Amino acid sequence: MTPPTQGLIAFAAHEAQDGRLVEATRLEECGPTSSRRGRALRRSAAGLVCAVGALSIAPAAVKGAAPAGRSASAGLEFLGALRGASGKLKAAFRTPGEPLIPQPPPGLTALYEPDHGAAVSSPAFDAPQRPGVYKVAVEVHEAREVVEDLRVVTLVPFAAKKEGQIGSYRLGQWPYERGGTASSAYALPAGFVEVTPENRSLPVSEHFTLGDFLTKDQAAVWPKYLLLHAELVDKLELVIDELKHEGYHVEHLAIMSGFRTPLYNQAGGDTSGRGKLSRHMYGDATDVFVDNDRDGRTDDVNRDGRVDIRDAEVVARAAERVEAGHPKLVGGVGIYPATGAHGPFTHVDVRGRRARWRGTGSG
Ligand SMILES: [Ca+2]
Ligand SMILES: [Ca+2]
Ligand SMILES: [Zn+2]
Repeated sequence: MTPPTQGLIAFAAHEAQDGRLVEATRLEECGPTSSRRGRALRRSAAGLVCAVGALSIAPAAVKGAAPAGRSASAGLEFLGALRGASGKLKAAFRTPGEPLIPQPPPGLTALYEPDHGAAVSSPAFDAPQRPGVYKVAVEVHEAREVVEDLRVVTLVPFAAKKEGQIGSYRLGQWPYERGGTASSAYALPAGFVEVTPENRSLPVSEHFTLGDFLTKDQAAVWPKYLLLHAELVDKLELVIDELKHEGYHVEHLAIMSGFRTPLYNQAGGDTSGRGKLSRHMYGDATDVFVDNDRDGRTDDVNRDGRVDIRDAEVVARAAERVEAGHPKLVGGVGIYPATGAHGPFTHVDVRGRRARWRGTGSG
């Protein structure tokens, strides 16, 4: 049986096509869960059908009424997969024209609104052609509902990289880029997120921003370019959830290293322990540590009075349990001790197959 909210959307779309819906008077008629924006649709015979209310997932519009990470009135649940297993993702990454979701409900249209320039619409919910960051709204008939807390990011195609750089930003060459046999895990990336001073603080989920995952080099060069998999962000959010569930205090999971350009992976910073085929070059790996006091050093997570590798093991065990509950997010978990250059940390990735190790160096 279809969930009632999806039924409502299908119903609203059907009604819109029949032309029997009339625009309602005031949004307040949609009740407390509706958005401030858009217009309501009303059907006289069957009582009020509030398309805006049915479409609304705006948690901001019902502050405190829904559990964190959950949609409020849940009518846009056909977009729910974009929130990930954690329910906390706030960005979806697509190549130009790539479908946002496999099968959008009929009768609806996606409206993508960039920060600058004209909005573009797509009944097929295909991502906009022009690379950039877009707000999303869903239109049905005359009603429009903004999808709160979600951005669609159209990637800059990989082919935009010429001689190892895009614009002035240097990335280098990927393994197998000049030929050779790569397994699918090492296939060339489809495209890059363009990161600017304006969008670097864009939330990609409840706890993380785009800028958190940038390679730490070329400080003065903008825009920068980045690979980032939503599954990785989803896994990190689930690790935070798991740690909290286990009773650990976690407000801030610091990303010591996220994406690394091949150029940086070979030559930047402390390269000891970095693999030639590091997952960090593919945007599906991070080195993380709990840093609630944000001093850049690992906290005493297990409260045994010292900061050591056991604090990294706490995070690794949480990642282990996340994988057990979410087999699609399987990947690597590595535990690293402190060195002179950094505190203990945990490597977490979503490479698609299980890998476990205890490392040295910079992970
Ligand atoms: Ca700290
Ligand atoms: Ca400790
Ligand atoms: Zn790592």
